Amino acid sequence: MADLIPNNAVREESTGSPHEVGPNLKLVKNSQNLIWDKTNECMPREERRILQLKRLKDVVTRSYMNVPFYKQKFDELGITPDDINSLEDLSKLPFTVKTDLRDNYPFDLFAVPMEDIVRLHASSGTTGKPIVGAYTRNDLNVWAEVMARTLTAGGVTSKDIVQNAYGYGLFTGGLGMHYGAERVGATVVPAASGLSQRQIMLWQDFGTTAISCTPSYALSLAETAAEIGVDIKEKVKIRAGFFGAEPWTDEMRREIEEKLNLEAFDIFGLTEIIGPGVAAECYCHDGLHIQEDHFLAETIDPETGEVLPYGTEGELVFTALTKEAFPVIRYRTRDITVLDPTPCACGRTTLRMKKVTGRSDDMLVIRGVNVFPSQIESVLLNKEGLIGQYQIIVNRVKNLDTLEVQVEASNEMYAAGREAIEAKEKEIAKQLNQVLLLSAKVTIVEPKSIVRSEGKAKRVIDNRKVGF
Ligand code: DLL
Repeated sequence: MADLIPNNAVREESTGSPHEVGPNLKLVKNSQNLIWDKTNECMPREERRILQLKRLKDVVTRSYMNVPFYKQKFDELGITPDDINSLEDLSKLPFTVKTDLRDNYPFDLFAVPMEDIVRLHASSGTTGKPIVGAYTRNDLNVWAEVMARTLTAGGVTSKDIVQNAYGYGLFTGGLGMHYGAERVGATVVPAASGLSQRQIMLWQDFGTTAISCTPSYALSLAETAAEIGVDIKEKVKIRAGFFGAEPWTDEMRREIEEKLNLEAFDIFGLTEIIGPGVAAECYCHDGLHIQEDHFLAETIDPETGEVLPYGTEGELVFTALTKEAFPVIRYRTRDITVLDPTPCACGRTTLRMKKVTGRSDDMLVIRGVNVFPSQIESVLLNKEGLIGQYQIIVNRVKNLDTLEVQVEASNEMYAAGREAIEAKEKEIAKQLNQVLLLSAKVTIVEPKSIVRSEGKAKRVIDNRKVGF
């Protein structure tokens, strides 16, 4: 597996002057095609397909030989690794789903002996057992490489100070980002999530130039900065933020960019595949480049499992082509997106996935209508009188579903009095009705009454699930 780590990567230094520009000017655009690994990121697509097929055959063989779960699944379908002779043959392979991982908890899907595994992570599942990720030394190397690509795409170089406010620990965000930033040669501040005032103090004292955290925590930090009277534009010189681990809308991006005076990059990943580093935006902000030499992507119809053509919205499925410890074949992520194979202006040739705005299992069916939390968020953000904190509450009253959206008022709005608040509630309810085709009760609540998240935000409280 020695071919995994490129030794001929081209590293280009930023030529932009980072802090002289105002909010939302695309700073990284001035930095000339920052690409960490030109060989792999800009490889002609046909050439990459040859590499992918070689790696696919390899991972299928390793999984078949070393993981009883895969052997059994292949046997049931009457296939062997010899049946994989083209990338199209991928569709012959079985899917892997979250319950397969839970059923084989904690270690039964690993393909190497424990002595070759040097790290374990786990996902922050809310119910049941967590999903466990395992890494060999080589897997950790690949992870640092794909994270270096992620950060370089956002303009980070060895001159940057990266303050990492993802949670450290079992969650992959903290250490994943950490080793990627070190690989780039940046100065890493392992701040971890939480202690917001201290984060903001460090931004100023250390001269932090890039940050990473969940988008909801970024908004919460902006709020704290305003509360303690720190003028971001004057006192803070962060120019790029790497946000992911939860769905967030373009409205939220605009709000973060404006409040924190930085350029926001969407970064995507999941524990099952490696953690962060699976896909990330470049300065074009036109989809997230998938690190396709390591992660083979498909979209499928979530109902039928049928593979969809590029350009059609569907459920994202990944095959980890190079993972040694914990290979995953055709993993159904439940994330909904669209894949785009067209060339990007940045020069990368990799497939891009559109911003994930929701998961198929996040979809709420309310009185028979499909509702995604992202639809609600896009109505609520960037509204005068409101700050971007909200919660969606679903109840069942006398067999009828009810939808309530609670959203926090700004201090000014709250001080403006009952009449102004009611008018605002009506206005938002009307807009939600137009977007969702469903009536929702809107309640504007007191500033600071919705619990802030330091990691992934909990936006939906579905009380119907209790007792069902
Ligand atoms: O959230 C890994 C990560 C850490 C990604 C830091 C980005 C930054 P898990 O905890 O296993 O791993 O959760 C994975 O989170 O299937 C998506 O539903 C969601 N998710 C992750 N990134 C994004 C994103 C990490 N950029 C699950 N946009 C995934 C939307 C995202 N959803």
